[in-house]
Amino acid sequence: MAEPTVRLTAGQAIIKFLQRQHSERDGRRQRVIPAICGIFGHGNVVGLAQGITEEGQELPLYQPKNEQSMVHAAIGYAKASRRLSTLACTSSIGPGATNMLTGAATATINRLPVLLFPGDTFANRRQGPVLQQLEHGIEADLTVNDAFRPLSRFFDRIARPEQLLTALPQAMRVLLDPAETGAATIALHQDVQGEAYDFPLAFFDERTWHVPRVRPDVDQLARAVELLRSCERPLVIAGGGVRYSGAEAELRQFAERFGIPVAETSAGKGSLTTSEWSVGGLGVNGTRAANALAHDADLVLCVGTRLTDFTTGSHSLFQDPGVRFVGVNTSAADAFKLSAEAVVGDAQVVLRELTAGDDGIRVESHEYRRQVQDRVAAWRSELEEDIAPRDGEPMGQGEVLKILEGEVTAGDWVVAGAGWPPGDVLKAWETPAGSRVHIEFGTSCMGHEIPSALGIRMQQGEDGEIFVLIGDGTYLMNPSELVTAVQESLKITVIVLVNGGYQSISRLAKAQAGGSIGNEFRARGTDGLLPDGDLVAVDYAAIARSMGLEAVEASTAEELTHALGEARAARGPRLIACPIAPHRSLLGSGAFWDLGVPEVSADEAVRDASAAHRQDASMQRHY
Ligand SMILES: Cc1ncc(C[n+]2csc(CCOP(=O)(O)OP(=O)(O)O)c2C)c(N)n1
Ligand SMILES: [Mg+2]
Repeated sequence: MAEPTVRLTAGQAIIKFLQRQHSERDGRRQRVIPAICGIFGHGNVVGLAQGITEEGQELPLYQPKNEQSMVHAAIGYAKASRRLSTLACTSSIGPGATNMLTGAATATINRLPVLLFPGDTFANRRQGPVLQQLEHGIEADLTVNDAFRPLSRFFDRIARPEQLLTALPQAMRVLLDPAETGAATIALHQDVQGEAYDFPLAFFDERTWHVPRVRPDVDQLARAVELLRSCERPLVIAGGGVRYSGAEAELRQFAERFGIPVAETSAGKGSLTTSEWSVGGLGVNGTRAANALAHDADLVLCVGTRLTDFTTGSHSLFQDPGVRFVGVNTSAADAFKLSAEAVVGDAQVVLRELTAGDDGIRVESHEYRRQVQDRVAAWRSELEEDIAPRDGEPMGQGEVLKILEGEVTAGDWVVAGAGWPPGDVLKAWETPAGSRVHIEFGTSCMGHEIPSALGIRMQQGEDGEIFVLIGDGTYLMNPSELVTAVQESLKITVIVLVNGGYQSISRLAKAQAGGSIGNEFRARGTDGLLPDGDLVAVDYAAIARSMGLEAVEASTAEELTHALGEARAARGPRLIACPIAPHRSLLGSGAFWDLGVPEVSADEAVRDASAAHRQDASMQRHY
């Protein structure tokens, strides 16, 4: 029996298909791809763009100003939807496509789904090299889009329209697979986008992808319970997986029932709020309370974390000689890290199972509780003292953070990505109940902040405020999506921390390499070698105004509080530029971070710093 078919171009079929895909978890259903972002060029304008025109009645088109930003927006969207939904992004071939590479890497490293359609060369090759084509001397079928392969969790190149019949469903599967998700890239030859095929009608039926909550193996779970039963100083590390799984309530029950402190990673920030068992961020950007507990812990339950060097203090944080790890993760590769007893499964399910038993896994220890409370109290007072305003100095970044914290309420988001902001938010931010944090620290990608906030806004609708904390350097790298914010009335409030340059890097250089070069925004100096002359003045608020935003400068606590109040009351996006003390960083976490330090130097200070670094590195656990 011949199947009924419909004749469509590849571009039209893609759009028609995307509009029919839904994801479902816990009975809640949503579109997998509710919108598409595009910047068009010869590589996609008559192909996929025509498909949008013809078939995209239910696929709104957004027009960010840089292809990389489109992907950041998709990442923000995915994070806000707990990985159940994301945006598609289409680019032309050549530079449009390669602009998306950084976004693809950011998505894949952060385990967040994005769907990318870079345009590609002609499959028929009748034209000679098309504009922007890379001609590789030996590998004739290679194009710039092959650079997506290592950065994607799924890659395909469509040379015949009917290949979409397998490529698109596979892309959906990967996007929604909790263990495999990341960038799904489908490169589209320029000619093939417009070529037609008789697609089976059934291909365009409504489809629901049921996102699994992977149940753990009973024996793996039993071994984890055994370890939890016998430990005395347990610690939970809550990673992004807690949030993707929506396991916040289960985490709270688990921690509070058994008296186990919870430290958070950057992606997991906000997993446990306003609880006496919350000890804040862990590791290099963490709190001293969390790091001291990690130092002494005999059992570490790692939930939904990739255990990056920032989280583990480059493997130096855990110093109890008998410390054991239990890794709860949907990805087996992550669950087994640190030679953990692995429990491969969904965070919500596993935490529920661990909490469920009548006799429980352990009885809360009063002594340990007091220890946790003491450490947290000591850390809070140290931090408060450190953040306090200093006479005659501009505001410190910590003060800005605390003023913002005072203004944030349930339903709001705070976004940070690069420079000092993500570290300071992890360290000092006491997530107000019901508010959310998005720290992108898988790549700490400068330029992620504003577009990802737009993606979060698109996902969240009109509820709550979205505050973006961004350094001046990062703002200069990619302010352009402010135009998109105005164009689409996407309300975000951008707080630019003005300190004259890449001060977080400058500090690293001074501490570890004897001095900082090329990190402040300075005119060329007298010897002509370095930009180390006078500071250049930049009007950050004026940049925003030129793009149609209301923007103000806030130099004092009162001005900032007022500006934040105005921003909340406003209808559209706003920007607040805050001049801050340029060289003032927050109190250190005490955790070690491994950097490649110079082994040889003419400078004694560098030799000393290197020796001290190597000494600290001796704390690393190698297995
Ligand atoms: C795209 C990109 N390029 C380079 C870096 C390395 N880097 C990390 S932070 C930083 C400086 C950020 O400066 P700014 O936004 O002003 O923040 P500050 O350091 O002053 O807090 C740089 C260059 C990065 N993370 N991302
Ligand atoms: Mg700066």
